Amino acid sequence: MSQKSYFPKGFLWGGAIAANQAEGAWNLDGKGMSVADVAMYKPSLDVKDYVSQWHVSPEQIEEAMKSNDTRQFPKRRGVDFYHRYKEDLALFSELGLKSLRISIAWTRLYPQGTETTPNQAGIDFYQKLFKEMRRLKIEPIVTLSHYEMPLYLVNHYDGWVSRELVTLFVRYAKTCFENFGKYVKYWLTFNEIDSVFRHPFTTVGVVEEKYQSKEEAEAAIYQALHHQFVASSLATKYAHEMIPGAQVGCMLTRTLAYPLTANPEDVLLAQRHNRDNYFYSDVQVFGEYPLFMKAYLKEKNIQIKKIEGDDAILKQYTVDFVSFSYYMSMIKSVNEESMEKVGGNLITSVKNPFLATSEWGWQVDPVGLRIALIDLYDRYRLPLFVVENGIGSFDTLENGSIHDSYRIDYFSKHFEQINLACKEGVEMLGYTSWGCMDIVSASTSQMSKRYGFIYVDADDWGNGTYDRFKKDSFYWYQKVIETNGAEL
Ligand code: BGP
Repeated sequence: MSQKSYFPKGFLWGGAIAANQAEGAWNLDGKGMSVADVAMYKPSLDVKDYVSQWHVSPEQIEEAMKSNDTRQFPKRRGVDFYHRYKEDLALFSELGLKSLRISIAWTRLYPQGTETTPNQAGIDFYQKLFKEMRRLKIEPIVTLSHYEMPLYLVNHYDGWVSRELVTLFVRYAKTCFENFGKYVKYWLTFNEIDSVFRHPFTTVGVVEEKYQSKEEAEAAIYQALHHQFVASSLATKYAHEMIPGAQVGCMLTRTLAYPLTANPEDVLLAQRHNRDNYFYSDVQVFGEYPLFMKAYLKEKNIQIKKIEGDDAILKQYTVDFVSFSYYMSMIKSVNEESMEKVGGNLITSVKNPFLATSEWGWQVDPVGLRIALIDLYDRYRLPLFVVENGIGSFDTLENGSIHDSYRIDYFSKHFEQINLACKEGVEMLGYTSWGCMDIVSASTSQMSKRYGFIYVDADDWGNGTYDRFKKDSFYWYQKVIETNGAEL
């Protein structure tokens, strides 16, 4: 299908992966164990229970630390991007990617997180990676923390609840800016910073069982989140000081919610949900806690411990753009307890009768992406970057081909809506599809939940050649990029 393209010139069409889901080499060349190396593949888990998959118990941490197994811990093997990155970058270049979003594994540079000098082998790897991306004219979009903090900091510091984490993270961030700043201009601080309550272990290193009550755990997570806000602002400060022209973005899971009916109570619920989602980007864009959140914390008697200067840091070092992930939309209703639910990106929602769902139950809503873009742009008046979007599906490799017309359909409909948002004056930097090649799923640790334009021959247990194959959607996306969104 052809359309008049309203995508800006220089639009950064790209793809996204994350170290813990792609690299593998979990314990090679000095890398330390991260929270991702604890994630287990649980084949017996039903799709609707995947949200619980993220919960990690102290026993599970113990078990993972004693094991060198990679079969049951898929994020330890990823898709071997650590060794195959040149081959993969060549494929991304053939695909025509203008940008590639990756994350840096904190534990490749600081294995435990507490070292005072970085692991040189880690620096060497990422320098080779960025040099190759530059040679291929692929713009790096780099996430500093993508669910892969050092496990040592969980076990010895209670994760981000400890103020020390601010110092340790800033040391790590400055090492990245010093060693990779000549290749990298676009930086994201914390992936989906709003997901700290959905899976506190992988985001802020909080093990809920360690707290006497849900209230105590909630207070600990808000304290940890505050430390991440401060660390994010300081990383923004140093990026600007150390890298001329650096652009730093926050990164939000846009969990767009609609009211089920015109009942004002439903509308209020949806408004509350959307506002709670914006809280995280509000702090990083406006540099302060919104009044509704201050009111909530007061009502719950949650006292966030700050040190002198925290508020000034938040206020002074705000982000340059807003990046976000978008997969689906949700429904809120006063009667939702009794209603049919669907799965979602680590959250569940009342089923929307107007929307189809993916095989993992995620509601597919292309128009929702346009609504999200317009709302975010109206709220922040900053350039936007969609850094995750895509559909996880069971793909079939037959004689070297994968006929994924469903993925072409998904992207075509979403690009049509982005184009209309651009036409309506939303300012955009770019778009990186999630999982431009098949990688290990974040929530389920499956390989079979495939997002890529490139198929990787590996199954959920890690069996396979790990050879790469171009799906039909590879050739389709190539055309979209060539025509800057005119040919969908
Ligand atoms: C987001 C994560 C990504 C990615 C995506 C898809 O929450 O930022 O890491 O994995 O979800 O989710 P999944 O891989 O669970 O299908």
